[in-house]
Amino acid sequence: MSDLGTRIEAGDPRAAARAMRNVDDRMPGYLELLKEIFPRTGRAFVVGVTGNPGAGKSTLTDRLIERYRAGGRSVGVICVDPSSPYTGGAILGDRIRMTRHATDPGVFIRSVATRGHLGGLSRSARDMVRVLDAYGCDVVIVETVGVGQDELEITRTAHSTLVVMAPGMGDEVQAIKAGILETADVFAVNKADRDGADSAMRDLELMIALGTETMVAVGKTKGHVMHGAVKVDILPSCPETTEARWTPPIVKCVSTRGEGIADILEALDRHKAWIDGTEAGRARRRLRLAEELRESLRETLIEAATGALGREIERAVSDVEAKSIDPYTATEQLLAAFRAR
Ligand SMILES: Nc1nc2c(ncn2[C@@H]2O[C@H](COP(=O)(O)OP(=O)(O)OP(=O)(O)O)[C@@H](O)[C@H]2O)c(=O)[nH]1
Ligand SMILES: [Mg+2]
Repeated sequence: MSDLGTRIEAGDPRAAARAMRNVDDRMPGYLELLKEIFPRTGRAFVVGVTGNPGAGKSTLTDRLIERYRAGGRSVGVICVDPSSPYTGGAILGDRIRMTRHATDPGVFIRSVATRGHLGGLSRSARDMVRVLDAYGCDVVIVETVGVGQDELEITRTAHSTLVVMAPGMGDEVQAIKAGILETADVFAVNKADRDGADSAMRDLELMIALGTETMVAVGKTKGHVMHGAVKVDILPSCPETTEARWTPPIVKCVSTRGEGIADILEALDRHKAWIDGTEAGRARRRLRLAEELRESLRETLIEAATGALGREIERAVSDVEAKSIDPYTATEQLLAAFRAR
Protein backbone atom coordinates (compact mmCIF):
# COMPACT_ATOMS: atom_id res chain seq x y z
CA MET A 1 0.00 0.00 0.00
CA SER A 2 1.39 3.41 -0.97
CA ASP A 3 1.88 6.17 1.56
CA LEU A 4 -0.98 8.19 0.10
CA GLY A 5 -3.29 5.19 0.13
CA THR A 6 -2.46 4.42 3.75
CA ARG A 7 -3.06 8.00 4.79
CA ILE A 8 -6.42 8.17 3.00
CA GLU A 9 -7.62 5.05 4.75
CA ALA A 10 -6.38 6.46 8.05
CA GLY A 11 -8.68 9.43 7.44
CA ASP A 12 -6.07 12.08 6.73
CA PRO A 13 -7.98 14.97 5.08
CA ARG A 14 -4.91 16.35 3.35
CA ALA A 15 -4.16 13.01 1.77
CA ALA A 16 -7.77 12.80 0.61
CA ALA A 17 -7.56 16.28 -0.89
CA ARG A 18 -4.37 15.44 -2.74
CA ALA A 19 -5.76 12.16 -4.01
CA MET A 20 -8.87 13.92 -5.29
CA ARG A 21 -6.71 16.36 -7.22
CA ASN A 22 -4.51 13.60 -8.62
CA VAL A 23 -7.52 11.61 -9.69
CA ASP A 24 -9.24 14.61 -11.23
CA ASP A 25 -6.12 15.64 -13.16
CA ARG A 26 -5.18 12.03 -13.89
CA MET A 27 -1.69 12.55 -12.58
CA PRO A 28 0.78 9.69 -13.00
CA GLY A 29 -0.01 6.96 -10.50
CA TYR A 30 -3.68 7.83 -10.10
CA LEU A 31 -4.83 4.48 -11.44
CA GLU A 32 -2.60 2.57 -9.04
CA LEU A 33 -4.06 4.57 -6.20
CA LEU A 34 -7.63 3.82 -7.31
CA LYS A 35 -6.77 0.12 -7.56
CA GLU A 36 -5.31 0.21 -4.09
CA ILE A 37 -8.27 1.85 -2.41
CA PHE A 38 -11.00 -0.02 -4.28
CA PRO A 39 -11.30 -2.86 -1.72
CA ARG A 40 -12.08 -0.24 0.92
CA THR A 41 -14.91 1.33 -1.05
CA GLY A 42 -18.60 0.50 -1.28
CA ARG A 43 -19.61 1.60 2.17
CA ALA A 44 -20.66 5.17 1.42
CA PHE A 45 -24.20 6.05 0.39
CA VAL A 46 -23.88 8.19 -2.72
CA VAL A 47 -26.56 10.80 -3.37
CA GLY A 48 -26.74 12.81 -6.57
CA VAL A 49 -28.37 16.23 -6.30
CA THR A 50 -29.36 17.75 -9.60
CA GLY A 51 -31.74 20.31 -11.07
CA ASN A 52 -31.84 23.56 -12.98
CA PRO A 53 -29.49 26.43 -12.19
CA GLY A 54 -30.74 28.33 -9.17
CA ALA A 55 -33.26 25.70 -8.08
CA GLY A 56 -31.61 25.63 -4.67
CA LYS A 57 -29.36 22.57 -4.94
CA SER A 58 -26.53 24.03 -2.86
CA THR A 59 -28.84 25.44 -0.21
CA LEU A 60 -30.54 22.05 0.04
CA THR A 61 -27.22 20.21 0.10
CA ASP A 62 -26.13 22.44 2.97
CA ARG A 63 -29.25 21.35 4.88
CA LEU A 64 -28.68 17.71 4.06
CA ILE A 65 -25.14 17.99 5.44
CA GLU A 66 -26.57 19.52 8.60
CA ARG A 67 -29.03 16.65 9.07
CA TYR A 68 -26.54 13.90 8.32
CA ARG A 69 -24.03 15.46 10.70
CA ALA A 70 -26.68 15.69 13.41
CA GLY A 71 -27.14 11.95 12.94
CA GLY A 72 -23.42 11.43 13.45
CA ARG A 73 -22.61 10.63 9.84
CA SER A 74 -19.61 12.07 8.03
CA VAL A 75 -20.32 13.70 4.68
CA GLY A 76 -18.30 14.27 1.53
CA VAL A 77 -19.55 16.71 -1.10
CA ILE A 78 -18.43 17.04 -4.70
CA CYS A 79 -19.75 20.12 -6.46
CA VAL A 80 -19.45 19.73 -10.18
CA ASP A 81 -19.18 23.24 -11.46
CA PRO A 82 -20.63 23.63 -14.90
CA SER A 83 -18.15 26.42 -15.50
CA SER A 84 -20.62 27.77 -17.22
CA PRO A 85 -22.04 27.88 -20.43
CA TYR A 86 -25.01 27.97 -18.05
CA THR A 87 -24.36 29.86 -14.87
CA GLY A 88 -21.04 31.61 -15.21
CA GLY A 89 -19.24 29.42 -12.70
CA ALA A 90 -21.02 28.32 -9.59
CA ILE A 91 -18.00 27.22 -7.57
CA LEU A 92 -18.14 30.26 -5.36
CA GLY A 93 -21.90 30.09 -4.99
CA ASP A 94 -21.74 26.43 -4.07
CA ARG A 95 -18.94 26.81 -1.59
CA ILE A 96 -20.42 29.91 0.00
CA ARG A 97 -23.72 28.16 0.71
CA MET A 98 -21.83 25.51 2.62
CA THR A 99 -19.11 27.52 4.34
CA ARG A 100 -20.55 27.00 7.78
CA HIS A 101 -19.46 23.36 7.48
CA ALA A 102 -15.94 24.25 6.34
CA THR A 103 -14.40 23.88 9.77
CA ASP A 104 -16.21 20.65 10.60
CA PRO A 105 -13.73 17.75 10.28
CA GLY A 106 -16.67 15.45 9.51
CA VAL A 107 -17.41 17.35 6.30
CA PHE A 108 -15.28 17.33 3.17
CA ILE A 109 -16.25 19.62 0.28
CA ARG A 110 -14.55 19.73 -3.11
CA SER A 111 -15.38 21.36 -6.43
CA VAL A 112 -14.62 19.96 -9.85
CA ALA A 113 -14.58 22.24 -12.84
CA THR A 114 -15.90 20.90 -16.08
CA ARG A 115 -14.17 23.27 -18.44
CA GLY A 116 -11.17 21.81 -20.18
CA HIS A 117 -11.70 18.59 -18.36
CA LEU A 118 -9.57 15.60 -19.28
CA GLY A 119 -11.60 12.59 -20.18
CA GLY A 120 -15.08 11.96 -18.98
CA LEU A 121 -16.46 14.08 -16.25
CA SER A 122 -18.66 11.31 -14.96
CA ARG A 123 -15.68 9.01 -14.68
CA SER A 124 -13.74 11.63 -12.77
CA ALA A 125 -16.68 12.19 -10.45
CA ARG A 126 -17.04 8.46 -9.86
CA ASP A 127 -13.34 8.12 -9.07
CA MET A 128 -13.48 11.06 -6.66
CA VAL A 129 -16.49 9.52 -4.97
CA ARG A 130 -14.38 6.40 -4.43
CA VAL A 131 -11.62 8.42 -2.77
CA LEU A 132 -14.16 9.94 -0.36
CA ASP A 133 -15.65 6.51 0.22
CA ALA A 134 -12.27 4.98 1.09
CA TYR A 135 -11.50 8.04 3.21
CA GLY A 136 -14.46 7.03 5.33
CA CYS A 137 -17.32 9.34 4.40
CA ASP A 138 -20.63 7.72 5.31
CA VAL A 139 -22.50 9.80 2.75
CA VAL A 140 -21.17 11.36 -0.43
CA ILE A 141 -23.26 14.02 -2.14
CA VAL A 142 -22.57 14.96 -5.75
CA GLU A 143 -24.14 18.26 -6.76
CA THR A 144 -24.46 18.90 -10.46
CA VAL A 145 -26.59 21.09 -12.69
CA GLY A 146 -29.06 18.95 -14.58
CA VAL A 147 -28.73 20.54 -17.96
CA GLY A 148 -26.28 18.83 -20.28
CA GLN A 149 -25.85 15.18 -21.07
CA ASP A 150 -22.50 15.11 -19.27
CA GLU A 151 -24.07 16.45 -16.12
CA LEU A 152 -26.90 13.96 -16.24
CA GLU A 153 -24.41 11.15 -16.71
CA ILE A 154 -22.91 12.09 -13.38
CA THR A 155 -26.09 11.21 -11.58
CA ARG A 156 -25.55 7.65 -12.75
CA THR A 157 -22.62 7.39 -10.37
CA ALA A 158 -25.04 7.87 -7.47
CA HIS A 159 -27.12 5.27 -5.66
CA SER A 160 -29.99 7.73 -5.34
CA THR A 161 -30.66 10.84 -7.35
CA LEU A 162 -32.52 13.77 -5.87
CA VAL A 163 -33.95 16.17 -8.43
CA VAL A 164 -34.52 19.67 -7.09
CA MET A 165 -37.14 21.84 -8.68
CA ALA A 166 -38.45 25.29 -7.95
CA PRO A 167 -42.01 26.33 -8.70
CA GLY A 168 -42.72 28.86 -11.41
CA MET A 169 -39.49 28.28 -13.31
CA GLY A 170 -41.02 25.95 -15.85
CA ASP A 171 -38.78 23.28 -14.33
CA GLU A 172 -41.30 20.53 -14.84
CA VAL A 173 -41.35 20.99 -18.59
CA GLN A 174 -37.59 21.41 -18.69
CA ALA A 175 -37.23 18.21 -16.73
CA ILE A 176 -39.09 16.13 -19.27
CA LYS A 177 -37.11 17.58 -22.12
CA ALA A 178 -33.77 17.04 -20.46
CA GLY A 179 -34.59 13.49 -19.46
CA ILE A 180 -34.36 14.35 -15.77
CA LEU A 181 -37.62 12.61 -15.06
CA GLU A 182 -36.13 9.22 -15.81
CA THR A 183 -33.12 9.77 -13.59
CA ALA A 184 -35.03 10.98 -10.53
CA ASP A 185 -35.40 8.70 -7.52
CA VAL A 186 -36.76 11.45 -5.29
CA PHE A 187 -38.18 14.85 -6.26
CA ALA A 188 -37.80 17.90 -4.08
CA VAL A 189 -40.09 20.82 -4.84
CA ASN A 190 -37.99 23.51 -3.21
CA LYS A 191 -38.91 27.14 -2.50
CA ALA A 192 -42.30 26.00 -1.26
CA ASP A 193 -42.53 29.38 0.48
CA ARG A 194 -43.28 30.78 -2.95
CA ASP A 195 -46.45 30.62 -4.99
CA GLY A 196 -47.01 27.69 -7.24
CA ALA A 197 -45.45 24.93 -5.14
CA ASP A 198 -48.70 23.00 -4.89
CA SER A 199 -49.42 23.16 -8.58
CA ALA A 200 -45.83 22.10 -9.30
CA MET A 201 -46.42 19.09 -7.03
CA ARG A 202 -49.61 18.21 -8.89
CA ASP A 203 -47.92 18.53 -12.29
CA LEU A 204 -45.13 16.25 -11.17
CA GLU A 205 -47.51 13.70 -9.69
CA LEU A 206 -49.40 13.60 -12.94
CA MET A 207 -46.26 13.16 -14.99
CA ILE A 208 -44.99 10.39 -12.77
CA ALA A 209 -48.35 8.63 -12.87
CA LEU A 210 -48.41 8.89 -16.65
CA GLY A 211 -44.86 7.61 -16.83
CA THR A 212 -45.69 4.66 -14.61
CA GLU A 213 -48.82 3.83 -16.57
CA THR A 214 -46.83 3.79 -19.76
CA MET A 215 -44.26 1.52 -18.16
CA VAL A 216 -46.93 -0.88 -16.98
CA ALA A 217 -48.64 -0.85 -20.37
CA VAL A 218 -45.37 -1.59 -22.09
CA GLY A 219 -44.56 -4.23 -19.48
CA LYS A 220 -47.82 -6.03 -20.12
CA THR A 221 -47.13 -6.35 -23.79
CA LYS A 222 -43.41 -6.95 -23.59
CA GLY A 223 -43.15 -8.88 -20.35
CA HIS A 224 -40.84 -6.39 -18.71
CA VAL A 225 -40.78 -2.77 -17.57
CA MET A 226 -38.01 -0.25 -17.64
CA HIS A 227 -36.93 1.55 -14.54
CA GLY A 228 -34.50 4.09 -15.81
CA ALA A 229 -32.43 1.92 -18.06
CA VAL A 230 -32.97 -1.22 -16.00
CA LYS A 231 -35.07 -3.91 -17.55
CA VAL A 232 -37.16 -5.61 -14.94
CA ASP A 233 -38.97 -8.78 -15.89
CA ILE A 234 -42.56 -9.05 -14.87
CA LEU A 235 -43.65 -12.57 -14.13
CA PRO A 236 -46.90 -13.42 -15.87
CA SER A 237 -48.33 -14.60 -12.55
CA CYS A 238 -47.89 -11.23 -10.82
CA PRO A 239 -48.16 -8.43 -13.32
CA GLU A 240 -48.90 -5.91 -10.59
CA THR A 241 -45.68 -6.57 -8.68
CA THR A 242 -44.71 -3.39 -6.91
CA GLU A 243 -41.28 -4.51 -5.79
CA ALA A 244 -39.99 -4.15 -9.32
CA ARG A 245 -40.97 -0.53 -9.52
CA TRP A 246 -39.82 2.46 -7.60
CA THR A 247 -42.17 5.38 -7.83
CA PRO A 248 -40.24 8.54 -7.00
CA PRO A 249 -41.80 10.35 -4.07
CA ILE A 250 -42.27 14.12 -4.28
CA VAL A 251 -41.29 16.12 -1.23
CA LYS A 252 -42.00 19.80 -0.64
CA CYS A 253 -39.31 21.83 1.11
CA VAL A 254 -38.02 25.27 1.96
CA SER A 255 -34.25 24.83 2.04
CA THR A 256 -33.50 28.32 3.24
CA ARG A 257 -35.49 27.56 6.42
CA GLY A 258 -34.65 23.88 6.67
CA GLU A 259 -38.26 22.81 6.28
CA GLY A 260 -39.03 19.43 4.74
CA ILE A 261 -35.43 18.27 4.88
CA ALA A 262 -36.18 15.42 7.26
CA ASP A 263 -38.77 14.13 4.78
CA ILE A 264 -36.22 14.21 1.99
CA LEU A 265 -33.77 12.20 4.08
CA GLU A 266 -36.47 9.73 4.89
CA ALA A 267 -37.33 9.35 1.18
CA LEU A 268 -33.66 8.83 0.34
CA ASP A 269 -33.35 6.20 3.08
CA ARG A 270 -36.37 4.38 1.69
CA HIS A 271 -34.84 4.42 -1.75
CA LYS A 272 -31.61 3.03 -0.36
CA ALA A 273 -33.57 0.23 1.29
CA TRP A 274 -35.21 -0.49 -2.07
CA ILE A 275 -31.84 -0.72 -3.81
CA ASP A 276 -30.35 -2.92 -1.12
CA GLY A 277 -33.38 -5.04 -0.46
CA THR A 278 -35.01 -5.81 -3.78
CA GLU A 279 -34.00 -7.75 -6.85
CA ALA A 280 -34.79 -4.76 -9.07
CA GLY A 281 -32.66 -2.49 -6.93
CA ARG A 282 -29.73 -4.86 -6.99
CA ALA A 283 -30.12 -5.30 -10.73
CA ARG A 284 -29.84 -1.57 -11.09
CA ARG A 285 -26.66 -1.47 -9.09
CA ARG A 286 -25.17 -4.22 -11.19
CA LEU A 287 -26.16 -2.45 -14.37
CA ARG A 288 -24.30 0.65 -13.28
CA LEU A 289 -21.16 -1.39 -12.71
CA ALA A 290 -21.55 -3.00 -16.10
CA GLU A 291 -21.83 0.47 -17.63
CA GLU A 292 -18.70 1.58 -15.86
CA LEU A 293 -16.71 -1.41 -17.08
CA ARG A 294 -17.92 -1.00 -20.61
CA GLU A 295 -17.08 2.69 -20.58
CA SER A 296 -13.64 2.07 -19.17
CA LEU A 297 -13.02 -0.73 -21.67
CA ARG A 298 -14.08 1.52 -24.54
CA GLU A 299 -11.75 4.25 -23.38
CA THR A 300 -8.83 1.86 -22.95
CA LEU A 301 -9.39 0.18 -26.30
CA ILE A 302 -9.58 3.47 -28.14
CA GLU A 303 -6.40 4.67 -26.49
CA ALA A 304 -4.63 1.45 -27.38
CA ALA A 305 -5.90 1.48 -30.94
CA THR A 306 -5.05 5.11 -31.65
CA GLY A 307 -1.63 4.50 -30.14
CA ALA A 308 -0.98 1.39 -32.21
CA LEU A 309 -2.44 2.57 -35.49
CA GLY A 310 -1.22 6.16 -35.39
CA ARG A 311 -0.93 7.48 -38.92
CA GLU A 312 -3.01 4.68 -40.39
CA ILE A 313 -6.11 6.33 -39.00
CA GLU A 314 -5.31 9.61 -40.70
CA ARG A 315 -4.63 7.78 -43.94
CA ALA A 316 -8.00 6.08 -43.67
CA VAL A 317 -9.65 9.46 -43.18
CA SER A 318 -8.03 10.74 -46.38
CA ASP A 319 -9.11 7.62 -48.25
CA VAL A 320 -12.69 8.02 -47.12
CA GLU A 321 -12.52 11.69 -48.07
CA ALA A 322 -11.27 10.74 -51.52
CA LYS A 323 -14.07 8.17 -51.71
CA SER A 324 -11.57 5.44 -52.48
CA ILE A 325 -13.03 3.51 -49.58
CA ASP A 326 -16.23 3.67 -47.52
CA PRO A 327 -16.05 4.39 -43.77
CA TYR A 328 -17.45 0.97 -42.87
CA THR A 329 -14.81 -0.99 -44.71
CA ALA A 330 -12.17 1.44 -43.43
CA THR A 331 -13.26 0.69 -39.86
CA GLU A 332 -13.10 -3.05 -40.48
CA GLN A 333 -9.63 -2.73 -41.95
CA LEU A 334 -8.37 -0.61 -39.06
CA LEU A 335 -9.75 -3.12 -36.61
CA ALA A 336 -8.12 -5.98 -38.48
CA ALA A 337 -4.79 -4.12 -38.51
CA PHE A 338 -5.07 -3.48 -34.77
CA ARG A 339 -5.87 -7.12 -34.05
CA ALA A 340 -2.91 -8.25 -36.11
CA ARG A 341 -0.48 -6.34 -33.91
N1 LIG B 1 -37.39 31.65 -1.28
C1 LIG B 1 -36.54 30.65 -1.28
N2 LIG B 1 -35.31 30.82 -1.83
C2 LIG B 1 -34.45 29.80 -1.84
C3 LIG B 1 -34.78 28.54 -1.27
N3 LIG B 1 -33.73 27.70 -1.45
C4 LIG B 1 -32.77 28.41 -2.08
N4 LIG B 1 -33.20 29.67 -2.31
C5 LIG B 1 -32.45 30.77 -2.96
O1 LIG B 1 -32.27 30.48 -4.34
C6 LIG B 1 -31.02 30.98 -4.80
C7 LIG B 1 -30.22 29.88 -5.47
O2 LIG B 1 -29.85 28.92 -4.51
P1 LIG B 1 -28.65 27.89 -4.70
O3 LIG B 1 -28.70 26.97 -3.56
O4 LIG B 1 -27.39 28.59 -4.99
O5 LIG B 1 -29.13 27.16 -6.03
P2 LIG B 1 -28.31 26.12 -6.92
O6 LIG B 1 -29.34 25.23 -7.52
O7 LIG B 1 -27.24 25.47 -6.13
O8 LIG B 1 -27.69 27.04 -8.03
P3 LIG B 1 -26.48 26.71 -9.05
O9 LIG B 1 -25.46 25.89 -8.31
O10 LIG B 1 -25.98 28.04 -9.46
O11 LIG B 1 -27.10 25.95 -10.18
C8 LIG B 1 -30.31 31.55 -3.57
O12 LIG B 1 -30.51 32.92 -3.55
C9 LIG B 1 -31.03 30.89 -2.43
O13 LIG B 1 -31.01 31.66 -1.25
C10 LIG B 1 -36.07 28.38 -0.69
O14 LIG B 1 -36.46 27.31 -0.18
N5 LIG B 1 -36.90 29.46 -0.72
MG1 LIG C 1 -25.19 25.25 -6.53
